[in-house]
Amino acid sequence: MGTHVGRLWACGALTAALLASATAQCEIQHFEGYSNGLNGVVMFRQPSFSGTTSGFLAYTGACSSGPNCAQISLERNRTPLGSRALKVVWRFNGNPRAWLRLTTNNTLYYGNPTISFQRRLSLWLYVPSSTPDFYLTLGVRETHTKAACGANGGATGAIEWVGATQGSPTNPPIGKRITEKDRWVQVVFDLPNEPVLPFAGDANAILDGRTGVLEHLAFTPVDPADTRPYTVYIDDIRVLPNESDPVDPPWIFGLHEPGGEFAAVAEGKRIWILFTEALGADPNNQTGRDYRPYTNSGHGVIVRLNYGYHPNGTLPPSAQYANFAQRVANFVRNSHGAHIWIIGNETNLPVEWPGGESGEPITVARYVQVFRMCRDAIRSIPGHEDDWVCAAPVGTYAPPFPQYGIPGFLDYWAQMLEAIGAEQDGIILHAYTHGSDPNNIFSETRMQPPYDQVYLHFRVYRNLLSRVSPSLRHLPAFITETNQGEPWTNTNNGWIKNAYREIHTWNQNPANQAIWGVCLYRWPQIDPYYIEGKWNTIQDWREAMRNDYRWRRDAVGDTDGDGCVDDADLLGVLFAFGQRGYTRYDLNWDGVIDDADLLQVLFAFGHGC
Ligand SMILES: [Ca+2]
Ligand SMILES: [Ca+2]
Ligand SMILES: [Ca+2]
Ligand SMILES: [Ca+2]
Repeated sequence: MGTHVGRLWACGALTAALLASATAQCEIQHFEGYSNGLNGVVMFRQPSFSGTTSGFLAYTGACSSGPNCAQISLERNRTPLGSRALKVVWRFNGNPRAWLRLTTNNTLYYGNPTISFQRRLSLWLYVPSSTPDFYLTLGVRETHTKAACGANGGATGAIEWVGATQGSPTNPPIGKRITEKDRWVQVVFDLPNEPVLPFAGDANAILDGRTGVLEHLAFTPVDPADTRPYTVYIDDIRVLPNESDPVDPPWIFGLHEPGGEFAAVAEGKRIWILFTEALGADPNNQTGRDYRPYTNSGHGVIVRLNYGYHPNGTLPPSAQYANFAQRVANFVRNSHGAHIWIIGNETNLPVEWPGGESGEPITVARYVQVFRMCRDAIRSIPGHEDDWVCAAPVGTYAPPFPQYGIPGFLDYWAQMLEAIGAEQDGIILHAYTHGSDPNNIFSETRMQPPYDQVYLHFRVYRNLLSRVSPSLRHLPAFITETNQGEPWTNTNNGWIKNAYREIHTWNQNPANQAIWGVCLYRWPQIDPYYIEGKWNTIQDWREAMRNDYRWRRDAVGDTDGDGCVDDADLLGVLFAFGQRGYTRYDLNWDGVIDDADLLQVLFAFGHGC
């Protein structure tokens, strides 16, 4: 490791030594970031894959030679700023009971995607006029999964048909009739209110459980005798939010710990605030915390749950993991206004272990064990079933500690995320520069060998995100700590403006994992890295916040998250008109729904539809 790296790692140690409702909605797939022509590997298998319906197809050979494709295509796209969709091509053989089971079964990327049975599923289709009319039905598998929205929810359980009014295991499902051609059309399945018919396994015409997976799309010909080829483009598959789901602030600005919100409010913005809590592991301790003063003011709350701070450990000794998970559950149950939780901090660093370097190392295996216990405990609490529980950020730049079984930071991170798999809800990371030069934000400089693939400065966030499994790329990411690697110099030199511009630029590419927030480390005068009172630094931050940097890529004006600004959004704002509070209808996020929000809808009307 270079000397810079050693220095920053020492800073991390110093930091620790001095420290004494989310949403089951998500964007599942937009097909961005995959190579043109990839066939049968992104969410859907090629049409002939399912033996249930391959006998109804006129052609089951290679996609390159005939109509049997589910491939990434540049011919159509609906995603804002995107360029591709999934092009599905097949041909029926004239069998009067023909239908196509286009399945997600164990597909390489985004197979078996988890959906909520309590929300709507939206997808967009582009059907060329050469394609005959068809009916569309959802095949939903009841896997009772604990996976995050969109993540792999498994492949066992009964399959129900959603949206079909006729159909049986021996007769094709008659779902929503799709007749519009040569334009993108949205199809919404309102799962709690659609007709349900049994298809396979122990199906009973009832959606059992809260979650399951989108097992297939069923395409049934309106006229089975019409054997012309079918081409359908699919894009932007989403689980839409319910009215009562939490709404988070729209911008990417943030602070580590509260106190500086006034500077954001002065610029007409609200921010993400990272709170860090020391809970101990007393299973009888029922205390919690009320974060509503922050959320009621429009801020977003992210809570990092720790056992304690150095030398006690961010997590307790493994013998106390069960007690810690109980304490975590007690804290969450008795807290208000928070739905995003992080379990522990920088667990690859000896300074964060119980007893420090001479204590018990937090190996990847130990971390995964305690994380699962905590996530299960949190999401078992009524009202917290959809909370986001996120793995700890790693101590960025840290070397391996082979004597303790701890790999280097990127490997620790990748192994941890991989081992946890689908049952995590967001990605948390830390990124810094080595020095206050504002150009360090964009620097391409790498570390010295053998770490010469690793960015020395802020763009280390790209190294970290590149190690996130492709099947977790749709989850929200947050940079919950960033600074200059040394105390803020109290200069308005553009470092902060550059940092937010860098992340905004990153977010403009829909192939990149969206970064929802960047928290400056830190506000209060607890350690040498504080910002409070450093007015030139604060001015840099204020000037950054004059930009409308939002984490969503959809047009402002889309209140219901379906990617299109239309009558539903207009009606939503009109019905909420005059109300106070930060809700999905408060499009400029100032705490009141009024003309300004209405104008946002009107100006963007039709966008994305
Ligand atoms: Ca797309
Ligand atoms: Ca059922
Ligand atoms: Ca909308
Ligand atoms: Ca407003």
